[in-house]
Amino acid sequence: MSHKPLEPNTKLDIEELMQGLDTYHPPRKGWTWREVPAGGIDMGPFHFRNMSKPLKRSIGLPASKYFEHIDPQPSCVVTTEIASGRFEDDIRRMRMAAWHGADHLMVIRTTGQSHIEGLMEGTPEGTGGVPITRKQIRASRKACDLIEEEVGRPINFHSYVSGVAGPEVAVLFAEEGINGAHQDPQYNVLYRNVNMYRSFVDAAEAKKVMAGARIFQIDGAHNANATAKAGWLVMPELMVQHGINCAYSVLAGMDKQLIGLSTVPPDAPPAPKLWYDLPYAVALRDFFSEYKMRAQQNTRYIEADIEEAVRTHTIDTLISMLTSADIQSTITPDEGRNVPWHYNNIRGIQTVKQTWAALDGIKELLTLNKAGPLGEMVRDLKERAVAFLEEVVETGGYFAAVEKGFFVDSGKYPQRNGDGITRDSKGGVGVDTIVARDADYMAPVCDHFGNNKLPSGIKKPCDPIGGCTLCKPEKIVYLPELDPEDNVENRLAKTLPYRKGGKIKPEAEWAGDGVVLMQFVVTEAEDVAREAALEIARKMGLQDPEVVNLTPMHPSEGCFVEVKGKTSFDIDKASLKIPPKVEMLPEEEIRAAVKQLGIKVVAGTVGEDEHSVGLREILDIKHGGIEKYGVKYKYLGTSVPVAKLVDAAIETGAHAILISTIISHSDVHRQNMRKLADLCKEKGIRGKIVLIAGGTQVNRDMAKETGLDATFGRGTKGIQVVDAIVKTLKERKQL
Ligand code: Z97
Repeated sequence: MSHKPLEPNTKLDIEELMQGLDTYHPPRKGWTWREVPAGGIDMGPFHFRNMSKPLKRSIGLPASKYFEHIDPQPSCVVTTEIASGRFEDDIRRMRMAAWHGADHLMVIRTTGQSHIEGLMEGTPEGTGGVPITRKQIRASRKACDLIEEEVGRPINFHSYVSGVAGPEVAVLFAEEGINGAHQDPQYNVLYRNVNMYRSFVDAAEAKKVMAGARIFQIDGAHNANATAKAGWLVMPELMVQHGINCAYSVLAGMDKQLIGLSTVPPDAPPAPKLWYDLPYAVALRDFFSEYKMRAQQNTRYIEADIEEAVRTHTIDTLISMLTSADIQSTITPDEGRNVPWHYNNIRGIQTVKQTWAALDGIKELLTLNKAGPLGEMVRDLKERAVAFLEEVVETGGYFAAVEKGFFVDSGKYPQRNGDGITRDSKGGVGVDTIVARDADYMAPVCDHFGNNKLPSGIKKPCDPIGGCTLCKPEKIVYLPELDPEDNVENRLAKTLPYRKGGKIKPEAEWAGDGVVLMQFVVTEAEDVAREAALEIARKMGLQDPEVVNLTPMHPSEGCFVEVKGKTSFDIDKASLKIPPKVEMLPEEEIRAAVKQLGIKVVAGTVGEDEHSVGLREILDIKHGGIEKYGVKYKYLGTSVPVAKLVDAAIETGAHAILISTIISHSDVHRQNMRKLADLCKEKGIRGKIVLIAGGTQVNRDMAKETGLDATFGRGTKGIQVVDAIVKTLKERKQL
């Protein structure tokens, strides 16, 4: 299907995206890995050993500007979870995430969908995630198709094949080109109390359908880790859970290369993380070497503090790199904050990118010492896992073991604390709903698990009906919105002013929600600080303030507080005065020009001004002043008369005079600036010399009114000053 490519400088047009959804079918199906050149990859000044092909368009790490703007991409697929409850807002975040390097976009389902028997239609708003419906995934996949073209790398779109509608969801996903999905019957049993027999029967069908569409599967073992009272002790059980799902998936027809173990480090600092997480990671990779590893941060330990999440994530990524990870998933502290701050998705992606680039090729430099305690711990874990599985078999198999509470017990196997999850094989959601197939059962569909008595001579199971929806997408029945109120069209109409109508509001969760996060210190103990922070936020005009993070700095001296709240006003885009953008010359051109002319300047603070800090920042190499770019300077000190500066410039043959003027009392700063220009005219050097002034009360517009060549305010860097000198000299053909 032909479509207009996305324009980097133009927002996603969501209304346009919604057009023609009824006949939209994704051009590509199935999971994709990144392309990793075997001989490594050269980027800018560096050679990388284990990186994937760079993106066509992307935003690099903050420091990339120092390295020719390179944006090295890890060899693993990078996941981020985006699910605000409104898919129409999420697709914009997906675009942002893709530009930063995510190629696995995961959509969390809305609470309770696991227990809905059948598919949902329309696009209702979700809580705790997005309702997964055909329209929602079709629109999202369509957005991903456009975004992947824009960034130049396939995007894997991911959701969940779980709950009592598992097989139906699998068919939906296969039809709509979903690329990855969580599927693990044990998840349904343990965490959603779906009947165990029903869950495993459904799983066989669902897995077979997923296999046909080459959907990558992630299991649910990590949930034990996040649920158990002592997550770091359930490692043997986790390996058994992985084993059960892997074996069952292969039996259902899945390719091992599309089966991923959802591995989560069992603990987090202040625990001595490496002593638990590393042996576990090594043991897993020993046992499951034919399968793929999806590494993810442990949600269990994530508080509302972004810094903490980033630190733990960095160490997790180090462990992934010391072992292996095919997919590195990111987690954000948004669970703790209760708001999907989509910029935290980007921070998670940056953490992986930054760690991966920094530690590129680590295995060529370091090897794990398996001869010492690591080897012993790995062996110990494996032995415990095997013994656990043996006991499951002796007990009568998986179902019997679940009935006896074997799983998610907080004891370190073989110890049991009796706090595991128990489920009744004759209970749970969907109990007694399994119907035995008749001997002549016939299903004219492809990718159907188990006995299917097809008429003889049939080449493809769906031939008798002229093709099934997996083979002939045009047969898919597409339903538009069912709910006249709760639908995407209504929601889009409400947010239109903030997307296309020239109104601006901050955004965290949904378009135009006005949500902001404030950070500040309150010099009071915790209880007082919390209430004071809320009151401060109210006084600042924020509605519904909520403390989302509080870190004591000291029991009595104060706390760092983060408060979320809503702004109630709109900004009119048309009313904003946008200063013209100053395009800087390339740094190499600046340096070459400085060298060619041997540019030198004289500088000083003028009048009665003793404030020299700002000027020294502009001059000295230490903070990136003009010296760094080869400019020689003569600093005349503070409170220098303007005439003295002009005389010094003539004497030394300087190309420019830089004055700094902070004091603005009685407009003295303007007077000194004018005086500089007038004096240079008087002495006949104005046409040859570049005159520049700077100071906290100075702005760019003052150059014209005072007769100088350039004026700079707060936050100016040395390179901007050199840029102005070189540009002026070029304009005058002195260069
Ligand atoms: C992750 N951050 O990336 P429901 N099946 C399995 C699951 O693990 C899950 C569901 C289904 C996490 C994602 C946790 N996983 C969230 C094996 C959920 C979801 O619609 O919430 O019942 O199913 O793994």
